[in-house]
Amino acid sequence: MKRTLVILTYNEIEALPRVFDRIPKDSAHEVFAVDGGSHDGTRQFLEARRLRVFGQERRGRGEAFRVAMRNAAGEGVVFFSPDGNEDPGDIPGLFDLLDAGADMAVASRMAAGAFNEEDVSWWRPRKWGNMAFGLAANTAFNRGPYVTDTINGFRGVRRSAFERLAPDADGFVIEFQMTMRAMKLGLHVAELPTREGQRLGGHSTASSLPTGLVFLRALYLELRGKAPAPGAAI
Ligand SMILES: Nc1nc2c(ncn2[C@@H]2O[C@H](COP(=O)(O)OP(=O)(O)OP(=O)(O)O)[C@@H](O)[C@H]2O)c(=O)[nH]1
Ligand SMILES: [Mg+2]
Repeated sequence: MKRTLVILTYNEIEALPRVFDRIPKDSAHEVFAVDGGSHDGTRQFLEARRLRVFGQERRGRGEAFRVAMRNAAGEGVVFFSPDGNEDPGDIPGLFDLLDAGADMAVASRMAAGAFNEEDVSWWRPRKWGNMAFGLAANTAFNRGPYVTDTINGFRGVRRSAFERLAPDADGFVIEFQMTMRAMKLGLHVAELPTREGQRLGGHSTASSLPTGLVFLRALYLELRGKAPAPGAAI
């Protein structure tokens, strides 16, 4: 299986230099970045290291996923966000799961042996929200093994699966949409326990309340049975 590694960035110049050298670029046949319109030198940093950088017409991670899929040559595509949350050491493991037959491979912050960035405190609103959405999605759609982290962006997907999922969400909810649709279609979703790190600078663009409402809406739309239009994704 040909492997494509995609680096997703939006204004990550504070964290990116601290993560970049730890990305195992030789674990993929091709590596490129999709940038959401950074204006802090992120794009220049990547280009100076001879990485191809694709821009987006519209901002948002959903759009970034679709731009990546349009340009990827591989059948297995892993998405990595270099803000410090994700452990680059898990990239080969995600590719291996796809190679072993998974349609989607998710780095889980909730599986046994995993660690969530909020586990340092007793107050874990994002983790609890994640678990609630995960419980709803698994109960409503999943007939396979329980998926512990339905929303993590650190994941890989097979091109053939992505085309069937046809995710049309714009922003952070794209990963949740992909997981719900994979469950509905009975695709093979595998998980890799991961250790989530703290952000290494820069700013989050995912504020909890608006993002939560968008997630509720996505769940509602899937419950209503809005079927993915095959092939409409890319
Ligand atoms: N290509 C692309 N990447 C984006 C876009 N928006 C955010 N990202 C990247 O997606 C990753 C996740 O976004 P974050 O803002 O860190 O969201 P989060 O991980 O939920 O929030 P934190 O816990 O604060 O890190 C980061 O690496 C961002 O740079 C976008 O529009 N396009
Ligand atoms: Mg982050």
